[in-house]
Amino acid sequence: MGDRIESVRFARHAVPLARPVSDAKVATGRQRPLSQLDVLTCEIGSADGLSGLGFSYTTRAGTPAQFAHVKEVGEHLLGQDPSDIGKVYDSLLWAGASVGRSGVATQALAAIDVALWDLKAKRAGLPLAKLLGAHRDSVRVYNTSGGYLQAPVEEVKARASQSLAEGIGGIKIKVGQPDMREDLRRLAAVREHLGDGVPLMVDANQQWDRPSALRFGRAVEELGLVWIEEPLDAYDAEGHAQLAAALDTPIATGEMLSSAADLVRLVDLRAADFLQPDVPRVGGITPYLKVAALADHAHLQVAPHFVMEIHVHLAAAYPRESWVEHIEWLSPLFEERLETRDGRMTVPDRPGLGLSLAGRAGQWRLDDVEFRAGGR
Ligand code: SMN
Ligand code: MG
Repeated sequence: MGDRIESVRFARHAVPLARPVSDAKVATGRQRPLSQLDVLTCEIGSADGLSGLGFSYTTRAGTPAQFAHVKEVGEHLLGQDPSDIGKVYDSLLWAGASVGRSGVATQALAAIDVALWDLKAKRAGLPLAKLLGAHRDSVRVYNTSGGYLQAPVEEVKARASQSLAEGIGGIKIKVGQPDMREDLRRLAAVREHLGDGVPLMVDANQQWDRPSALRFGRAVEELGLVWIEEPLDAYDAEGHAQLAAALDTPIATGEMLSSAADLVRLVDLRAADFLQPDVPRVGGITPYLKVAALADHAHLQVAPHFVMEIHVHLAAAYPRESWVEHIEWLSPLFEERLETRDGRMTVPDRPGLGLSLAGRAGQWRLDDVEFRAGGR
């Protein structure tokens, strides 16, 4: 009655962005503008004729290392039952135990884990959200891609209006520039443009120290922001907890953390009002679900970071309604488009994630490798 994994194919891609973007890490000189996303895809085929599609991503560096890792451990998948996701995941952790249970190693496993969940939901004939148990069939959605720092404020305003016209409900803009007055000017201009009714978030991408974050938070308390994201270094859990206690405006963080253990620390310290796990970065849906269960137990909100293609399902399956992030950068890889209407993103009703790789993905493929039962 069990199924068997018969084939696994990994490929890495470099997907260009329509326009390069800069966040506060660029404004402070720590990084270059982001011009492409690097994506590791995983396609699993089973003896029952089912297939699963998963992926992981990095910005600027990391996907070649992920690809090297799955090239080494990937053959351990062959012959295993794809329904036994936790067992399969453990076997891959043990196969790569020397490089640990966080960071690049588990981000590589994320592509596999997502493919296994996709396959399992397809076997059940259910969208992933339904397999997990959905609380709603659409989720509030906000746009980020129009609010980056390279864009003059007039462009940010125009892109925000365009997002709202496309049925997106909230707007996030980047802050965290060396001159905080510039952030405050842009934020005031966008708030005035949108009016008080539109949910608005800001994201500092870790570029403030504790006093600056507190100063900014106090200065914007009256603006009614949905949250202030990554005000501090991603690993400064105590600092985030102090800030969350000091401000009325909610604090959001968690996107950079690459293990469930690191995110659970934020939960334990009540360091964020909105926790922002990212499935590819945290090592897959399996560790994400551990974090979500503990966050729910602690009565926190979960607003997953980026990757709306996966997260729309997980946000629908979380008890407390939060937000999913609209960034269209991965869309060219897939055939299907996600629907937004009345400020919400609809959970696809197709089985699994409801995604298939587009033929055009081939043009961005840099490398691939395949494992098959009985040899290549
Ligand atoms: C971000 C980082 C990496 C990929 C997409 C988006 C950004 C955000 O920090 O939070 O929107
Ligand atoms: Mg962010």
